[in-house]
Order: sequence, then structure tokens, then C-alpha cells
Amino acid sequence: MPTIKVLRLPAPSTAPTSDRSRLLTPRRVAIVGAAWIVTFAVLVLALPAEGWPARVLVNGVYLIPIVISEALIIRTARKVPSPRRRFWILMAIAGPLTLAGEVVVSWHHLVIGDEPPLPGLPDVFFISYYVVLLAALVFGLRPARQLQSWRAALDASIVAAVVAFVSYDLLISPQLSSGVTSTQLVGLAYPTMDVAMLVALISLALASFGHIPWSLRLVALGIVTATMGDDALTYLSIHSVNVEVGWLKIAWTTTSVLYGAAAWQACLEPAEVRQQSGRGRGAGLALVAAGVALTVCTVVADLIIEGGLHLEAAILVLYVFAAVLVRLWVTAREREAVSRELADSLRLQQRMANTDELTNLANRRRADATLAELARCAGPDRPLGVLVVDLDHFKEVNDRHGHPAGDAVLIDVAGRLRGAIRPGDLVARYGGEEFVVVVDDVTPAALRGLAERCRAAVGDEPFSVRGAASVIVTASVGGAALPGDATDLGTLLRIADRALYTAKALGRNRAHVGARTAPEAGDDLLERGSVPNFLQALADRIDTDSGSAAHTAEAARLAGEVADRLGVGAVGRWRAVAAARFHDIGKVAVPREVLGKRGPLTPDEWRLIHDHPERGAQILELTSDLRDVAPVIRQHHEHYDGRGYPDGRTGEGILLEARIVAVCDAWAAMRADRSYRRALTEPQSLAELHRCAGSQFDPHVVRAFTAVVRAPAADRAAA
Ligand code: GH3
Ligand code: MG
Ligand code: MG
Repeated sequence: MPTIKVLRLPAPSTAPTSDRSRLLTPRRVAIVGAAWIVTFAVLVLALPAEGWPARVLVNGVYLIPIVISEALIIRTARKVPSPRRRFWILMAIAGPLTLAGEVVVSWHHLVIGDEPPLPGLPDVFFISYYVVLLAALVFGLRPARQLQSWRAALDASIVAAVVAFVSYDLLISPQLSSGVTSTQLVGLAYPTMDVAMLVALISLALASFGHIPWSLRLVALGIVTATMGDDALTYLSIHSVNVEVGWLKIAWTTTSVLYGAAAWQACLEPAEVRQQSGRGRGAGLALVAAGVALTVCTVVADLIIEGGLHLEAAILVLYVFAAVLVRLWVTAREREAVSRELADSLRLQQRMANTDELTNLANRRRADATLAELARCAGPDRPLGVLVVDLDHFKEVNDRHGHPAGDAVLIDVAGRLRGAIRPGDLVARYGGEEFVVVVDDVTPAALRGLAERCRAAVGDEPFSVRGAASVIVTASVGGAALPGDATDLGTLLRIADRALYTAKALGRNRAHVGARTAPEAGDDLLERGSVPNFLQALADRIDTDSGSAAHTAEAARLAGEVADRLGVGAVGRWRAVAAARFHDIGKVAVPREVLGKRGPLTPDEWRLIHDHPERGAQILELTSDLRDVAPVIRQHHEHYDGRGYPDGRTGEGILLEARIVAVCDAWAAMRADRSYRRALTEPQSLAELHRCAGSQFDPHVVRAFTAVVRAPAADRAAA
């Protein structure tokens, strides 16, 4: 019995784990049920049809599975959750009716030794049983809700029409021909109820697309088995064939076993049946095909046997023909709808796969694909540009205003970048707060212009977010072009990234495009932005108060040239220049009288002066653009031999930029008139630097400085 195997479903996690349930596994229940059916069948076949052993078997033993299955059904009706409970309650009501009918029949056979009257009390019980069973199928399983699909309803109607017709033709019509008596009415009731139940089953099966739980499949199998027994009995009685009831009882006892197994299984199934769309459609088609084939057979049989089509067959043919046509139309429309849905969902998925959820910009995947495609066509005639835009100190925006505000800024930045690019360029969100602009066919000048536009779009206008009226967010932009700066896509991205790093290191809120880090890359920072402007004004004021106007401007100019001579790169150069310009900012805390004092300083006054590197560093740490310059300022009074302040660092332990500033600071001081002495000449100053090289100054820096000072002005300009 292969269907019994289906009971080997995995038990849901809610299944009880008592000893009893471990003993009665679905497999064991299946084996016991199958063994019972086989034993019953063997005994029916082995025992002589007459005599008490056979009578006890088919009337007494036969009742046992009915009683057990009823007990199991009642248990299930109490245990299963509500959507399925109604069905099992109706099944539990139906059970005693069939049991009562069977008991009356057995009473007649065993005690009275006679057949029950026809129609009689057992028929009342059996027909009531069928009515309740039908109600269980129709109302307990809510077919109306499941019959939502036109196709399923049509399939069901075609198959039901054929089943009804065959039943009518074979079982009902012959009984009607000889007038309707009460006996015949009862005879008609059985096949009619069978047809109704089969139709209900077919409708349910076709409407549920294969989502039928195994418990219901077992019930359906039980109903089909019982129906086969009933209809065989009706058919044989119509044709006056004397049939051994024991044989038929094999079918009916199978039904009882199947009901019991179904009830057992129902308790193991999860409350909600998982939907598996698309399954079971083939079964509907197969049933319809079988229905059509059966209709054709009926027509052919009618034509051969009766020489023409009788009315019922003609109606069936017309109906099946029309329904199949409608079915084809419905299927075609369903297919169309499904392909439309598929196409829509594919489009949506493609869009989602290429779009950043937060900003609605293209995402990294799309940017990479576009870059790869354009890189293939890029050449001297059609350079490909890429800009990497990274928001500055964005973590602080989140920390200060919260993540949602940060998100709102990101959305706004996306809109601004979209507005800044040319039509046809692609802007994508590449990572958290990093954007990429892909620019096809762009000249270096246009790429630089675009980079600056992107920077300005973000940094020049504060953002307004909920709860914080105005948030200043700036962006650094790095850019590169293929083939101008790179030979392949990987290098292009690396160079754009390095350019971004340069822009960041140069103080942020700036754009830097190209592989070459131009020596003057950082200079303009000192001319832009309110904070650097303010600090420069302050530095100039301190210079004036100290009696050496333009001291720091001169030191900054020299620091740039020495940094170039030492080849420290754009970032180091910028730091050296900025540090030289602002190295005395800490003197803002020193009273003007002390700064401009002619005579020797008191120890307290010296202490004030010695504090200025630290104070200067503290001031620059408060800015966002010049924060990286702070450590250089702190160290610009350290001595190469460790005798400087504030930390007593030595040699390479002092930042190179600070060693450069130290030399340039000293030179600018020596070369200017001071309140307490006249300016030294160039040779005197150089001699002093060389005297202190290795003690106060880095000899390497002093050598570079000497080369700078001695180089003719034209060479310096060229450098
Ligand atoms: P830098 O100027 O060096 O780029 O500083 P930064 O703070 O921007 O750089 P870092 O890479 O350290 O931090 C990036 C921050 O961006 C971290 C995270 O808080 C923020 N961020 C990344 N993705 C999102 C996002 O989807 N929403 C929000 N609100 N913040 C994000
Ligand atoms: Mg950032
Ligand atoms: Mg970043």
C-alpha cells in the first residue's frame, strides 16, 4: 500500500514527545493499518463464505476499525487548532452514524440471522452519515474560499460533469427506468451522495493546487474507497448479480483504517499548510484530459450500442466542449498575466539590484558595471573620468545629530550631486558616505571643473535637517582620468582614491584631480574658508605684536620650498606650509608687552612663551580643516638632540614637517630686525644654522634649506 508511506512526514516541533508518541510513530501506525487490512482481506478470502467464522469476521471484527477510527477522530477534533477543527468535528459526528448503521446490519446478520429490510434503519443511518460527511467536505474545508481560481472551478466542473454523467448513466438512469419506488429512492440516494462527495473532493483537490495536507488526502482516499464499494454494490444489484458482501467489506474496512490514520496524522501536522504556488496544476489538466477522454468513450459507446446520442450524453458533450474552450481561454489569459507579472518583477528586481535604497542613486554594482563598460571604449579621443566624493568627518554628523539626520543629509547630498553633474554622467552611492561620479568623454579641465562643482554643491550650502536647522557638511573629492592618469580601470580607481586621500590630507573640503600631486596643492587652503582666514589674520597680528611683521608668512614660503627640495609630497608640503604659517598662534595667550619686550624675559614670561607650541596645537585641533597640522605645531620647538620642548623628542622622533618649520622659523627670525637686535646677514644666518645642525636642527633639513637659499631665484621658481 504505497499511500501509507506518506505518513512518514516529519513531525512538527510542537508534536508531543511523550513515550506514547515515540512508540506510535507515523510509520508504525501505517504498518499496523496495512497489516489489519491485509489480515482482514486474507481471512475474508480464506474463510468459507457461509458459516459463523465468516459471519463474525464481516459483521463483528469488521466493526473494530470503525470504533478505533472514531475514537481517533474524536481525539483529533479536540486537539487540532480552529481552522481545521470544524472538519474533524463533523467527521466525529458522522462516525457514530455509520457505526450505528453497521451495528444494526450486524445485529440482523448475527442475531436475527436475516438481511435487514430495504429500505430500513441502517439506510437512515448510512444516508445521514453521507450527508454529514458531505457537509464536512463542503463546510469544514471551506471550498468556497479555496475555489478562487476560475481555472480550478472550470476543471472541477468538467470533471464533476463527467463523473456525474457516468454515475447517472451506469447507476441512476437504469433504476429510473422502472418507476420510482421507496426502495429505489434509497438505491438512488447512495450513488447520488457518492457523486456529490466525489465532486466536492475533486473541487477541493483542483482548487488547492496540491497544498492538501496528507491527513485530508487519506480521508479522500477513504471516501473514494468507500464509494467504489458502494457503487460496485449498486451496479451489481442493478444487474442482479449476487455478490459476496465480505468482498465489499474489504473496501469499507480500508476506509475505516484510512480515516483512523488520517485522524492520527492530522494531529502531527502544522496548523498552517505552507503554500507552494504552481504545484498541482498538472493534476488538474490530467483530470480534465481524463474527463474529455471519458466523454469521447461515452459518445462512441452510445453511438455503437444505441446507434445515436441520447440527450444526456449530448448535453454532456456540449458542456465539456464549451467548458474546455473556456478553459483554454482562461489558461491563455492566466499565462499572459503570469508572464506580465514575471516581466514586471524582473524589471523591479533589476532596478533594485542596481539602486541604492536610501538615496535612490545608482549603487556600487551599477557604477562598477558602467565603469567597466566605459573603460573598454575609453582612449585619448574619449577619456573616461571618475570622481570619488567622500563626506568629511561624517561620523561627527551622526554623533552630533543622530543617524536619521545623517541619513537625511545623505539623501540631500545625493540630490545635490545629481544637480551638479552633466546630463549623461552617472552618480552612484559607492559606500556609506562615499559617492562616485562616472564621467564619459571628459577633458582634464572639465573633470577638474566638475570635481569642484561637486565639492561646492555639498560644502557651500549648509544642510537643514529636522531638529538641527543648519548642519555644515563638506566633501572631499578625488578624481582621475583614463588614459590621462591611468592605463586601466583598476589603476584609475586607485589614483582617484589616492587623489581623494590627498584632498583629505590637505585639509578636506577640496577637490584634487590627477595622479600628480602638485606641490602647490595645499596653498590655496590658506586663502579659503573663514577659519584659515581668521587664523592668518591672527598670525599676522601676533607677528606685528612680536615686532616682526610677515615673519610667519616668510617662514611658510620657505617651508614650502624646503619641503619641495626634500620631496615630501603634497600632503607633507601642505602641512609644513600651514604649520609654518600658524606656528606662533599659541602666542595669542602671551600678553602683548611680553611679546614686544626689549629687555630679558622673567622666568614667568619665559614659561608663557614656552607654552605657545602646545597652545597653538590645541587651537588648531579645534578646527576641522587644520587638525592634521596641530602635531607639527606642537613639535616645532623640539631640538634634534632632544633638548627642545615641550616633549624633548629627538631626531626622527620629531615630525619632518616640524623639523622644517624649526629651520624656517629660525631663519626668518634671524633675517628680520628685532627690537633687541639687528637682522643677521644671509651668510651669518647660514653659519648659525650650520653651527646648530645636529644639535638644534636636523642636518638633513639644514642642507636642503641651504640649497634652497643658494639656488638662483629662477631655479627656485622652476622647482
Ligand atoms: P573622513 O573625513 O576621514 O572621511 O571622516 P568620516 O567620519 O567621514 O570617515 P569614516 O569613514 O571614519 O566614517 C564614515 C562614517 O559615515 C561612519 C558612519 O557613521 C557614517 N555612515 C556610513 N554610512 C552611513 C549611512 O548609511 N547613514 C548614516 N547616517 N551614516 C553613515
Ligand atoms: Mg568620510
Ligand atoms: Mg568614507
